[in-house]
Amino acid sequence: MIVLKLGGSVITDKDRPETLDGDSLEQAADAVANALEGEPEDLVIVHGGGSFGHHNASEHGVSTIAGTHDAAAVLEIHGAMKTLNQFVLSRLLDRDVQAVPVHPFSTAHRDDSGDLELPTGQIETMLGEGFVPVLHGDVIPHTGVGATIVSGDELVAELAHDLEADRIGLCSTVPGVLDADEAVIERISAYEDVAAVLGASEATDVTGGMAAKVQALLALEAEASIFGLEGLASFLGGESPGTTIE
Ligand code: IP8
Repeated sequence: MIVLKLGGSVITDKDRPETLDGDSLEQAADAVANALEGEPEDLVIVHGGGSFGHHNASEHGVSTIAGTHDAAAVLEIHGAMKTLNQFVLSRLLDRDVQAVPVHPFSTAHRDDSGDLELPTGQIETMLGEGFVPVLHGDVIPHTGVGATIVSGDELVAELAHDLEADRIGLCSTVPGVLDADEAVIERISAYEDVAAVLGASEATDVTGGMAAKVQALLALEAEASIFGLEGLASFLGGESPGTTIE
């Protein structure tokens, strides 16, 4: 069973609010459809927000820890993410991938320690019936603070753990985790191996995000790969493009 994350910045144009990167989304959908034509494996897809959801969240001051009790704000953020989810689903359906939505707002929550709770019975049933569940970063109810953001990366880690995924793939805008010379690091087995290079560039959002991604993936049993869009077909074909995190 594979958990695949399609990065928000891969499938949207991050510089223009609520704009798809149509070509990249089509390319990703082609790779998924081709992979499922051969020997179909159980696949769960999670996508991020990119130019959808993030600006609505920041306008309302909502983050993974700062919540809101304003239902209108919740609906706005959730609505933006549902719009993007619909685009992803329709590109997959166009290619006969039996993709169906799972909206974290309606299934997941955070407890009073901020820990993510994501029931998986619904997703397991979908997989058993031959569907490809497609989740997304979202706003979710959070005990004591109203509603907060759950990122696609958190969903990937939770799903991979709970569903005992065999492989995890993060399709990103970079071809892997990059070293100081911008070369792809092939394998990471301990955070200490890359702390200097990831820590050094922590000031920017993107690399701060990469440090968090690597740490979360190292904590999981299954092997994970971080790769660019050009690596997606080979990942789904069973190879390990980009950086392997073991
Ligand atoms: O792009 C965030 O998901 P991410 C979703 O995976 C939002 O961080 C902002 C609603």
